[in-house]
Amino acid sequence: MRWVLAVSLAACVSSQMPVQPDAAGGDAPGDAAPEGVLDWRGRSIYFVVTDRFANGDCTNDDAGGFVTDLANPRAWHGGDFQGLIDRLDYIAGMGFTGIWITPVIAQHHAHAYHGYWGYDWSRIDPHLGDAAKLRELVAKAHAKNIAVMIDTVANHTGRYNFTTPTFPDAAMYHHNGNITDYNNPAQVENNALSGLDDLAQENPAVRAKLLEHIDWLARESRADGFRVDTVKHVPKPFWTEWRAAAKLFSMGEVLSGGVEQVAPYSHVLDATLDYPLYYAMQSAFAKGGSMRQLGNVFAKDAQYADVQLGGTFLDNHDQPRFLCDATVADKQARLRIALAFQFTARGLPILYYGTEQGFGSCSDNRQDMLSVADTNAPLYQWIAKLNRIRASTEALRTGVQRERWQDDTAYAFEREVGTSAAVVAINSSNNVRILPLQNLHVPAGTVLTDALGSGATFVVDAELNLAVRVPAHGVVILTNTP
Ligand SMILES: [Ca+2]
Ligand SMILES: [Ca+2]
Repeated sequence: MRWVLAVSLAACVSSQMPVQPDAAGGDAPGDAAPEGVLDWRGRSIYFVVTDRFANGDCTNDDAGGFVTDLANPRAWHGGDFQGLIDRLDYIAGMGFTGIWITPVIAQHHAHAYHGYWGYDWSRIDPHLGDAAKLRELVAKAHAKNIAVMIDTVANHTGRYNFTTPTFPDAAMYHHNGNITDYNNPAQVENNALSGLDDLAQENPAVRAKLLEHIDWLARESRADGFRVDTVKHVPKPFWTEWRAAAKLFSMGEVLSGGVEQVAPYSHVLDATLDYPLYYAMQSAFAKGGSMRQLGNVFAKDAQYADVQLGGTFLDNHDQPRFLCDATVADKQARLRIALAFQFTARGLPILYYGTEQGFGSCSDNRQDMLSVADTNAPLYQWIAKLNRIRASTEALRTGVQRERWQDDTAYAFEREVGTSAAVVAINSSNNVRILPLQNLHVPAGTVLTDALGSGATFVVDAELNLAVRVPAHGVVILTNTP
């Protein structure tokens, strides 16, 4: 026992960062939250599992008797809102303009550090802090032009034997056993996901509680949006009511590789996580598959309510990290071009915490970042550069995207909005490729400069053609940004 305590204290001290002056936070609740005023369009998002990220307050580590134990990969590890506040400069230094944090409501389990086993929907989990500390995080993030997206769950509670403070009656749950057939929509919606107690949204009391909760969380936190968990496991009509109560930008998780399955939910919420593009990028960049898969996903973009608002990602807390998953040689180079593609293609790029530090554990995809925050790490610098290029080039944030080349080892597109233009070309082969792009939409005579720093310039010719030379395992980002 003494040994566990010693580990816990040492870890807590090691992740302390210099405390910022407390200028913005700690204000009282009750003021009306601005409703949906923040525009997520064009932002880039850093995703943290809060418990694993940074421990800024040792006093909350063992809250509720669910203790911090760094030796146990399933236990709480001590990260909290104060730790996030202390590292906002680290996140802003990479150029991010949004963060997504794992669910914040009270849990009741020794292994519920991730927040997806909701227990009491009326309060913030004390391991993370309290509502005032959450508002402080949001206010201090806003001061750095970082919007905050809170993860939220409406499909299930944890495994609490069908009784929690918020949903105390067994009649508030489905009792249909686990989902066994993912091709059966009724099962996917009304059976349990991995034994998690499945809430009965058709029960008026349950529905009322969930809607009341999300309205409360929006007002109490003053956050700017929600990431919505397990969306396909709840009937669509519920989400229409839920979105009206939430009032904030909402991005749903629909775990499917099919645009036909995912896109319909973008019309009910505001956007979806782009799982179809995730699978295509995983194959093309991590597994050496055909680059044509990227174009096959983009070909269905019209099915989304607004494809510019979809969240793109290379990995997350539910998937293996890219550097673990990759089977190609030269994984680091592949990750760099995959990131360049993700941060220039349409949608809101989401980076999973630790990617910038080269995290690639295959045994733990939610490993601790508590004592790691190296702003000189090569991938940190690479991502900062990509975000700088995005920030300076409107076309790469909000521009219309048009495909200009695809084959098995290369993909190229142009993006354009107003007078801002960009051309991006990616080569996954072992050889230099020269891609003869044709019928560009940008005007003839447009001068494009290599934004990654070679200084080379390219001119679109009178026939709207442009030959782009792309190094082996390389990427070229051309912009007309002065
Ligand atoms: Ca803590
Ligand atoms: Ca369900």
